[in-house]
Amino acid sequence: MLNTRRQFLKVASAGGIGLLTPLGFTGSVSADESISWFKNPLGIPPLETGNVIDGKRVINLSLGYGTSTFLGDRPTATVGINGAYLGPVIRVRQGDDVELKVTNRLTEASTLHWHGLNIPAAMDGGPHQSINPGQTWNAAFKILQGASTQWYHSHVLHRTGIQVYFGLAGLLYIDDEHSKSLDLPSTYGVDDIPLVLQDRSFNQDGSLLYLGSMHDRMMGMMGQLMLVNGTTFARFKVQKRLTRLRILNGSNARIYNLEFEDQREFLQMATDGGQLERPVAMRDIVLAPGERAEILVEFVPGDDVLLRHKPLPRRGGSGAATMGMMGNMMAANDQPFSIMRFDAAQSSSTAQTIPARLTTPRNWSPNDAVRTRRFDLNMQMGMGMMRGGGFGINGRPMDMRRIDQRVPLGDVEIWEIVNQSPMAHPFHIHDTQFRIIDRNGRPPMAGEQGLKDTVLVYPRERVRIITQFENYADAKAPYMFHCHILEHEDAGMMGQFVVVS
Ligand SMILES: [Cu+2]
Repeated sequence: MLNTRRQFLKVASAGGIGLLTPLGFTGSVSADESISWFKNPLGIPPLETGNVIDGKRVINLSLGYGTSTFLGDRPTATVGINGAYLGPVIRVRQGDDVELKVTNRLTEASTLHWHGLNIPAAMDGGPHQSINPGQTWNAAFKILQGASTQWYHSHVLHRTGIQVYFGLAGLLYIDDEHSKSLDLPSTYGVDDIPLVLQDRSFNQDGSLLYLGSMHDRMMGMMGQLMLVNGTTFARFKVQKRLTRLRILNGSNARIYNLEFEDQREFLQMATDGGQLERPVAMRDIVLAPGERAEILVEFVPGDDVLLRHKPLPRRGGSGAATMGMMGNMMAANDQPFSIMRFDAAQSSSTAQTIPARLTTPRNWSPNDAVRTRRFDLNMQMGMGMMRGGGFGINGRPMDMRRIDQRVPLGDVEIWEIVNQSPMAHPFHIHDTQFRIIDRNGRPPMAGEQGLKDTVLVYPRERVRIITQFENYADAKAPYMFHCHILEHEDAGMMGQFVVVS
């Protein structure tokens, strides 16, 4: 077993183009060769808009077991929502009253959490809304937020990591009238494309390999093969010159620094919580687990280009840690690799104008903040770490019986998140969208100046966010805040808050 696992840890790399290792592959390939590997048609998840019954949009979701064929000849046992792996793209409109009927056909308890949504805590789908095998949970709430790319995933206590890894996740789109009036690519599967990025490891028999080592538990589970919407070596045949990509980092732990291999410019048009004020030109974008971005990319006929990960910039200098004693363990994501291919051989050459202004994302002034709360992210180093313990926030691991914060409804608050560990953690807050005030005192880059629900906090960094918890108070039902590296969340880097009126 050990030998087999070791093989997967080798990463092929040549001429600056790396590939996560397919089963047992330990050779190297040139850039020209590697693009030819990407020939599997990109899977596009089915759209699910439900049925409007008595004024409510009713959507049925069923969690069940399935079989997927990621590796061609070797089937893989997976878990999905209305399918074998992952779930449909749920599409709703601002103002909808939705009822999501979630039936658990698994043999273990599960949940579905609506990530990014401002909804009552009892409908949030966190660890408190556990659905037992055979049971159906009705999540009913109003869609208050505007156009955005949200998502949903399992959030069961201590088993979120394995349940998401096996497939319990999907996207949730919100449309609104304003966004519809903008001239943006918006034909699903044609020029408006979902991309769920996930990395997975496999055993030789084709089964998923989860938590094969202590390293996986400590750093989070990073796989050796990229899946995009559940497709390995994915190729998307571009149809329109201007294409909108809605990218979700749906991985358990891997942080992506995305770029096209020709380093072409693209426009970021949305963050986690919705559209930016105006599109931002960039050539690379960092997405941590849980984060979303919508980008606009122009492909001209004949383009054939890989989307890839390039090693993350090292954070150094004042306030940000270098890798220090954890050196090798922290360098797990230091290899470039290709993710998928965009083949524009048969695309349309018709140009499309891009709106200069998109929307006015909500913002708050620090002057209006009533208080500042501080959250220290802790990983116990040394022997404690080797034993697999020591994950917590403000020195304490998650405890379902303990409410960590009580937030008055409607108060503007600053939350200061301080990373006391040598690795980066994506910090996610339920129920709200926030704005980043600063990172170690410096304002965020343009692409982060929009609504967010997850923020990557680098080692020794201090990030201040500002928000307001609105619309729903419930002294008894808590929301969660946590690291979105799912193995860290499962190991205790999570806390609970209630919103009180
Ligand atoms: Cu973490």
